[in-house]
Parts: sequence; structure tokens; C-alpha cells
Amino acid sequence: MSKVVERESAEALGVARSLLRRAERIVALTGAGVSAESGVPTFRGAGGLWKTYRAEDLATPEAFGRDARLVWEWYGWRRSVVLSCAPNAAHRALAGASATRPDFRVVTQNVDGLHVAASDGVGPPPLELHGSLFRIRCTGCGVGREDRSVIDATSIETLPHCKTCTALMRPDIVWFGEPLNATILGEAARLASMADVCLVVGTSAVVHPAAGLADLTRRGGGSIIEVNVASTPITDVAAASLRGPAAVIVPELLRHE
Ligand code: BV8
Ligand code: ZN
Repeated sequence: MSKVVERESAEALGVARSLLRRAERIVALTGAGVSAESGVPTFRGAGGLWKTYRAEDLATPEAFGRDARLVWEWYGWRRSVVLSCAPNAAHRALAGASATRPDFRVVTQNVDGLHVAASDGVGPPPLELHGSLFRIRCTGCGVGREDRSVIDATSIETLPHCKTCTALMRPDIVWFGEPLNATILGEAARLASMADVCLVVGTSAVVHPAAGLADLTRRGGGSIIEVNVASTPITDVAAASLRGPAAVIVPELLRHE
């Protein structure tokens, strides 16, 4: 790194650490970048493809209506990838802060369940804005359940079906064009608007309404701190934007003196 960038990074780290020390209420808003060092592919950017599909093409109710088998094959494959991944130091540092600081909450766009795994049931649960790869729900009666099974996408008949009404089950994930769960989004917006700091980690900040949560903090008089390997639409409004991998920077940011 050039001398200028290093100085900026050291300065930005100092600014960020002092904001976090002084903050009472903190929301950590994470995206796919926080799981990159766990081996989970991101959506956009270098290598940001899930197999040969773009999320925007398959993560839609229309795609599921057109070809439920293909969509389930894709989600089954993503489940198998994620099941071989473990939480990294960023997930663990965020879980630790959430367990030890009274008003530190994790709000994630990710569906990989790694924040839940890192928290191991200690402290307030991470808010999963876009659902989870490991929850499915019925397209008929709406009943939902946890599910970590291997998906057999050979045919429609071998896909998961509802034990109550026999209709086809779908991933309990928010697809493009679908509304987020109003209770979860409302809680996330309440936390963000009251936060002294919104710590934005590993998101390209292009997907709404999730990306708009950081602005709620700023409009409520709080500050934004960003951790990303690249700049994003949030960079210019951040009090500090730290360049580098989340698994290195987040533990450094949150470590005690
Ligand atoms: C809604 C689940 C309305 C799926 C996801 C035009 C047409 C249609 C819709 C829209 C439109 N314009 C806007 C919209 C709305 C749309 C949207 O925002 N589209 C975007 C693409 C423009 N939003 C929606 O459709 C939402 N719903 O608006 O409903 C409505 C209201 C009422 C009634 C009816 C309808 C629903 C959005 C949710 C979609 N589902 N996920 C799945 O996963 O299969 S979104 C998907 O993108 C993921 O959840 C992901 O988390 C999210 C955002 O991506 P990121 O997490 O940011 O990941 P990305 O790869 O982009 O970036 C990674 C970042 O990490 C990068 O910045 C990179 O630099 C950084 N990084 C990489 N490595 C590291 C790192 N950082 C740190 N360390 C590293 N090592
Ligand atoms: Zn059913």
C-alpha cells in the first residue's frame, strides 16, 4: 500500500475505533463480503457468480414459477457449498460484540446462516433480512420449517413437498421483487435509526431496502463506518471507510484496548 493510503487507513482505523468506543447503540449491517473469507461466493465483483447463474436471474418468483426444479437445484448447490464453510474471524468478532455489548445488533443480507452459527445462540439473534438457505416454506399453506437436507432436484416429484398440504416447498428466502418480512425490516429500521454507529461490512450497497438502513443511522444523527475491499455508494457518506478484508479489519476494529 502507498504511504498515503497507509496513513489514511491508520487514521481511519483510529477514527472508527474511537467512534465505536463512544457509541452506545451499534448496528452491524453485513453483506456477502463478510462471508468471502469463509469461502462463500459473493454476488457481484470478481468471481461474484453462483455457479453460472446471476442471483437476479434465478432469485425471483418468476424463475421459480418457470422452472422450480432449476431454482431448487441452484439453492441445493448453494446449500452444499455453504455447509462446507465455517464462520470466519469477522463473524466471530461480531458475535462476540453482540453477546457482550448490550446494544450491539447484527443485521445481515446474507442467507448463509454463518452469523447464526457464529453466535451459537449467545446474545440477541442476528436479523436475517433476506431469509436463510436452511429454512423452507410451503407455496400452498405457507407453513415454514428449518431444513438442512440434501435437495434432490432430479424432478418436481423429488423436490421437498409440504407435510401438511403436499404442495411444493420453496426456499424461505426473499427474492428480487418480493417484499421483506415487515416485522424483521421494521425492527432493522428501528435499530438503524436509533444507532450511534452503523458498521457496514462487505456489501456493495446496491440492494434495497437493505442498503438504505445505513442512511437511517446518518439521518438519525449517527455515523457510518464501512469495511470493504472496494469503495461503494456508502464510502462517501462514511465517517471512516476501511479498505481491506473483513476477517482482518473487523476483529481489529472491535478488539478491546
Ligand atoms: C423489493 C436473497 C419491493 C436471494 C437477495 C429494478 C427492478 C426490480 C427491482 C428493483 C429495481 N431497482 C430496485 C429494485 C428493488 C430490488 C433491488 O434492490 N435490486 C437491485 C439489484 C437494484 N430489491 C428487491 O427486489 C427487494 N424487494 O424491493 O420489494 C416490494 C415491496 C412491496 C411489495 C412487493 C414488492 C428484495 C431484495 C432482496 C433480494 N434477495 N438475496 C439469494 O441470496 O438467493 S439480495 C442479494 O444481494 C443477497 O442477499 C446479497 O446479500 C444482496 C446484496 O449483495 P451483497 O451482499 O452486497 O453482495 P455483493 O456481492 O453485491 O457485494 C459484496 C461486497 O463485499 C462488495 O462490495 C465487495 O467489494 C465486498 N467484499 C468482497 N470480499 C470482501 C468484501 N468486503 C470485505 N471483505 C472481503 N473479504
Ligand atoms: Zn402446505
